[in-house]
Amino acid sequence: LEVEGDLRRALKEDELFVVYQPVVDLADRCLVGVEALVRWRHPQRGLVPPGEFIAIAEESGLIDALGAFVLETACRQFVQWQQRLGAAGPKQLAVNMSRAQLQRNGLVEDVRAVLQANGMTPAHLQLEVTESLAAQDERVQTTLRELKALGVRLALDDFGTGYSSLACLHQMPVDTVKVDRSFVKHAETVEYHRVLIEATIRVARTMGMTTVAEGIETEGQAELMRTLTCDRGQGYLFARPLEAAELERWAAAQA
Ligand code: G
Ligand code: G
Ligand code: MN
Ligand code: NA
Repeated sequence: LEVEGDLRRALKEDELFVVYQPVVDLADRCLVGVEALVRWRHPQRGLVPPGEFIAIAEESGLIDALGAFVLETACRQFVQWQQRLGAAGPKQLAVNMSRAQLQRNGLVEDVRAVLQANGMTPAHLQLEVTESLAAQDERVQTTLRELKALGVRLALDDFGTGYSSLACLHQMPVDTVKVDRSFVKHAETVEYHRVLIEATIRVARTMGMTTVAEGIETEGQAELMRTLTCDRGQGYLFARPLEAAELERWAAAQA
């Protein structure tokens, strides 16, 4: 309850901000997109990780305001990068969506309004949802179909950690599959994990989906994922989540 009050203030007092982690093409290491990740700079506690406040935001209903803040901030920033960086800038913006956001009436209208207000092409926005979320809920399925109809892209986040997995992939209205970093972490040493990743990539490709390996921290992991024909990579090897100005310098230096 204390955190809830704190979070209410944070939204009012500009304590929340958005960082952006590069997503690169594994074949040439070029920047393809960024994933927006929310951060909270607490006046007393310092930097509070989202794992400690997203759930509280969901339970208290503050997730709507928080989600709107992240979406608006990130879309405005993305369009600015398109204008300032051109070909050197990110071509896609990924934004995480939690269960409460997808279950709320009006999300699709809000997304449409933010895109329109910023003159952003819907296909440049990719909303990330987890496997368990996309699979179970009928209401969520409807929302996802409406978002797709709007032209927004969808990604299955943390793939491999849920229950549905490969057998259900063809039912998911997603364009991209993000292989969870817990699999990437052991891909070189645990054959079972490598084979699972291999199978995921093959099934995703059959469905015409793009694949992203998350949490790549070593050259060995990047090379293995490339060998397994994973399309894209994200992780500390390439860049950690960066503040907007840092991302801009990083992108300019890469180009
Ligand atoms: O940024 P970090 O790796 O600490 O994120 C931890 C978790 O918080 C991840 O599961 C991520 O998806 C989630 N998260 C980060 N930013 C957002 C956001 O803006 N909205 C939602 N719903 N989840 C987020
Ligand atoms: O659940 P989701 O995939 O949205 O979470 C993304 C989280 O993963 C972010 O909090 C980000 O800080 C974290 N992350 C990004 N790259 C790496 C990495 O290479 N290693 C680890 N351990 N975490 C990472
Ligand atoms: Mn994500
Ligand atoms: Na993820």
